Amino acid sequence: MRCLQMAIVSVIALQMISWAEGIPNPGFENWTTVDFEEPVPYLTSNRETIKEYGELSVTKTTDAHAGSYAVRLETKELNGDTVPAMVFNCTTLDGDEFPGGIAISGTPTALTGYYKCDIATGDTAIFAVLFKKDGAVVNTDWMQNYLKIHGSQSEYTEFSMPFSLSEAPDSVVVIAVSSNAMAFSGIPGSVLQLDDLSFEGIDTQPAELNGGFENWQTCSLTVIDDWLADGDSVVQSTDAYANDYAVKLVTYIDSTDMDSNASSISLGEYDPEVENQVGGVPYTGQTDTLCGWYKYSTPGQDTGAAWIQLRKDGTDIHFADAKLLPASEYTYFEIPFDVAQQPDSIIVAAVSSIRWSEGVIGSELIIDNMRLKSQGEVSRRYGPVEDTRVMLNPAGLLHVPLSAQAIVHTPSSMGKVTLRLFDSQGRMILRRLDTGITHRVDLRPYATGTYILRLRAAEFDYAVRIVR
Ligand SMILES: [Ca+2]
Ligand SMILES: [Ca+2]
Repeated sequence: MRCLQMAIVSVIALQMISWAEGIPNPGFENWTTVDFEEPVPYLTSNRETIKEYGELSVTKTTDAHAGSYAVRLETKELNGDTVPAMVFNCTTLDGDEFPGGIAISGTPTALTGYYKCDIATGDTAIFAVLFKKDGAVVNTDWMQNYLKIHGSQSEYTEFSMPFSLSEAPDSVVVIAVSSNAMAFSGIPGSVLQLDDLSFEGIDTQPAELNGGFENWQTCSLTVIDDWLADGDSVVQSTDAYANDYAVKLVTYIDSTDMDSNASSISLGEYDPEVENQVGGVPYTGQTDTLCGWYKYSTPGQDTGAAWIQLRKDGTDIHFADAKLLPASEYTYFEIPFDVAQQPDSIIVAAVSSIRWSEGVIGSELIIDNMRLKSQGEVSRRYGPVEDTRVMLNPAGLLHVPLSAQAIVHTPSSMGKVTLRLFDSQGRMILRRLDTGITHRVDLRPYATGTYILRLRAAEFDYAVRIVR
């Protein structure tokens, strides 16, 4: 028994070494769904901060000036980045068009409201109002006349922003930021709370203003674990090569400039200063192969891509890519590498259009089981069962000491499982029906060598190589 326990411990230890060096979430089975609330009809920075950092920056607070709720914005330090919180009712803050906004009638003379704040020394929170008519900004001096909020106010404080408009607007855009977005700067910890916004000089408040921030809707965002998603269209797909999910990347139209934009996933992060992906996950192998399965479709002529960057001391020592041509069925791809210098990290990435900003809108890349060969096979199963876990060593083999048994776990029972063991010549040397979640094969009667253990049930098929 002691030998068996030691065998299990040693195999688990080997597996942990393997995953520490491998690609995380290679089967794209792990996603996190974040439910959050947004003030209607505003957009906030929450979608971006959830996608990039898994955190909220704008929240509903019961610390209200009136009614039940107010809105709270906090500049946060996330993953080493300073991220200001934003609330706005145009469709995007990119560019200088500020499309969208809410309808307003009459000529307002001021906007009043209440705020509480704790703005870090050296930082400034911003509240701006843009009036528009026929899509053009009317108060073109808004860049000089926005509200700058400093210091701390622990009690709700009234503010008033006067306007002198030369013509009646048809729509209005309201923007609040917890830091100085105008200077592209901010200090983590700056907090701004707003409540009871209302316009003066008009008979009826805009129907969609929600100035009391009483009206909130529940939103939900499902984001991929371990990989950094870039672009608006990185989504979970049930069109999987294996198990439940794959990742789908779609080239989409950017609402800001109406240009095409590729979607991508990466284990690194794009750094505009060096115009390259930086970061990555720890990796020290010199000879290996990135492999995976993909589908690609495009309404025009386009190509997807996957690539690797081997890095050392913050710079690339090797780059290689695979062009992913249109394929309606799951197609295997691989990127082998054999480098003289030992890397300290690896970036693996994939993109829906190889020409990032010139891709065909609607080009769609679906990828599954993207991994290094040294990680072994990602388990493949069929049907609604949880992840199958098998203990692998770094070479992708289940290495069993002479005195031990091979153990394969399936977290949920799949009924009757046919367990078969094949020798290196492909001869079946053991066959039995198994049930339960733990499947043990006593290898002590067999000679040293390589074996294949295969588990098969109605909706399950799994094979692993064993060395003893
Ligand atoms: Ca999968
Ligand atoms: Ca309120």
